[in-house]
Amino acid sequence: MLTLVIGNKNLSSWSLRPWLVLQHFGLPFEEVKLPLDTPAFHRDIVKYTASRRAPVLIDGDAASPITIWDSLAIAEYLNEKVQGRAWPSDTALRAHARAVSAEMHSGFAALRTYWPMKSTGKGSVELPPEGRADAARVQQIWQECRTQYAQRGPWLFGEYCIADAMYAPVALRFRHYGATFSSPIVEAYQRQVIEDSHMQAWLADALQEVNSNWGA
Ligand SMILES: N[C@@H](CCC(=O)N[C@@H](CS)C(=O)NCC(=O)O)C(=O)O
Repeated sequence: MLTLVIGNKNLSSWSLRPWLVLQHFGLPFEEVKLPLDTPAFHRDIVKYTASRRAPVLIDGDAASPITIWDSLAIAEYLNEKVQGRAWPSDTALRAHARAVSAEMHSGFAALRTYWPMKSTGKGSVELPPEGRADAARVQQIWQECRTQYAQRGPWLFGEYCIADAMYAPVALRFRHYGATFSSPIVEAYQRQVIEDSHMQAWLADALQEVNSNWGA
């Protein structure tokens, strides 16, 4: 049995990524949601991981669980569960997809700082130059992938893969803060990420969280 420990659906960009991988590859799982930035979070997260951060994936029963923390490590573990289908099958595409995913995982600090993910509502925060450079680099990646691999399917590398999940929170940041798009191709990809049925389910839960003041 798989259990994914996540933070608030309105706020937790790192949680959204493996959650989308689980959904897109049809892996059944239980969700445990902890309210970020609360005493309850700090009390409960240590039951799952000494890293004290969400997301965490637990595979197996309480007697002999495998615990994986960190979004990208979880995505890699899930990729093994689906016999490698969560990355492109072609070697060159797989290397490219891993590179852009690693770039997301280790970079874009300014964009993440100034435009933290909010699944709901609208905000207005002007990005400093380094944040604008991050947003432009994301759009460059989307443009290149959607141009290069368009004939393979509608996602970054044709079929849905971990790279799409890694960039999904950025689509929400762009929506919340009203980003301008470098091209219709980039804008269409952003819209598609948000219109995805699994993303819509996440957004509905996020709205409910906010409306019920959950975790406040
Ligand atoms: N590199 C980690 C980052 C995880 C992370 O920073 N998670 C945030 C929530 S989105 C968290 O747990 N924050 C709680 C805290 O710092 O107290 C990953 O990829 O999973």
